[in-house]
Amino acid sequence: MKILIILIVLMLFTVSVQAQNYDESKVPEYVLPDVLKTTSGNVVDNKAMWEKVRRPEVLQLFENNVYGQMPKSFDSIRYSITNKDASAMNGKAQLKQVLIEVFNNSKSVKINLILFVPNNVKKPVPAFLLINNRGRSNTDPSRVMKSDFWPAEMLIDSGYAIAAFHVSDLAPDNKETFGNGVLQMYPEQLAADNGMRAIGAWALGASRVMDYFEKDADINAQKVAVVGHSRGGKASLWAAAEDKRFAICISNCSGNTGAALSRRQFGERISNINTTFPYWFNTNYKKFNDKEDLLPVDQHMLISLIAPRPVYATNASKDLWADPKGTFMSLKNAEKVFALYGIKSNLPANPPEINNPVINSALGYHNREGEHNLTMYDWSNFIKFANYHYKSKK
Ligand code: GTR
Repeated sequence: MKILIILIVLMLFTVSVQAQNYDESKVPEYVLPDVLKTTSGNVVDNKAMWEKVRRPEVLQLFENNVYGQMPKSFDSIRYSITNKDASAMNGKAQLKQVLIEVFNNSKSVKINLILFVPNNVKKPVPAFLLINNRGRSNTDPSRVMKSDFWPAEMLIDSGYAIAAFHVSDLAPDNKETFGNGVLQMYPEQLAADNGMRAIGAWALGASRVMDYFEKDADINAQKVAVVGHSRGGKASLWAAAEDKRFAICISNCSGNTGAALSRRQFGERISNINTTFPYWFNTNYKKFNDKEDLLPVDQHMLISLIAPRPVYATNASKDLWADPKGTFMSLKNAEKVFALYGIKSNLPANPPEINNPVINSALGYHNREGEHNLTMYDWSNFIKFANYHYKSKK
């Protein structure tokens, strides 16, 4: 009997492993929803119609079916500098640790922002903001611990301010406790099938940091790039879609329900993500487990929501779970929305070779050799991408 049970468990395991597709020839035929056709069937062929009709429609489709509502109001917000060092990083930068307290409905959250601003550079400066989904030690304000995940010195040397906050300040990355954060301020969201969940809460955190940047004379709030890796990269896309104040969006190895197309069913699928991380997306999203074709959106439409602001997405060659090709195709299929703004992307027709970044383009991309991670290679290309866009705007 025992052996029989073991055999059945083994068989089930093999079946579920086999179900994961990493074979390009097994990608099903699919038709992407037309980002430039309104729900009532009208063709969108100009910027005004995109902005007035289709963009709000697409944003709402993502809110209702994927990420949940994004509460924009709150009772009050308070900023206090909890630590300052004018000559951090051996005098290269100023450190500011800022406590951002947001109050609503008699509840509050505390966002602990770590910010380095380069010294000896004309202010205000452009900034990168990382939504940190890994250990807090990656963003050590004392710089005793250094990490390629957030190479603050490199950004400072390039003339950028570099900032980070941790996702758990907004919503613990945990099935049981994710509600113990910003969701306490918006209890109606938890009750709603289209309510905000963890990824939405993390994106909301980026917007509250942006509120602070607008008040800090050292920061050029018109030039803030929001950056995220993997689950953080899903949040960075959603933050930039919801909040037009972010000038650039960078999504590193974000994969399923990030920058990769869901309909390709390559690597991670909606059913996987909703099973392992049921608290990341709203309740309605579960309806699309194994039913990608029924979704009224796909991820090229999320990238389209960010237009005309530049978007850079990355992959790693060994990270097939995050579907490098599907990420590239998502960017490609967003091109037509950028074209409404007269912006032609410089993406090639097919995914570029490994370690061949496409920088000089409104839609940027690279597939780095290696594993699922955020590395110096990735950051060095983010800097080039921002340099390109900020320079071409002067
Ligand atoms: C994985 C998850 C991915 C990605 C990743 C990460 O387990 O399936 O969607 O978000 O975690 O955040 O590193």
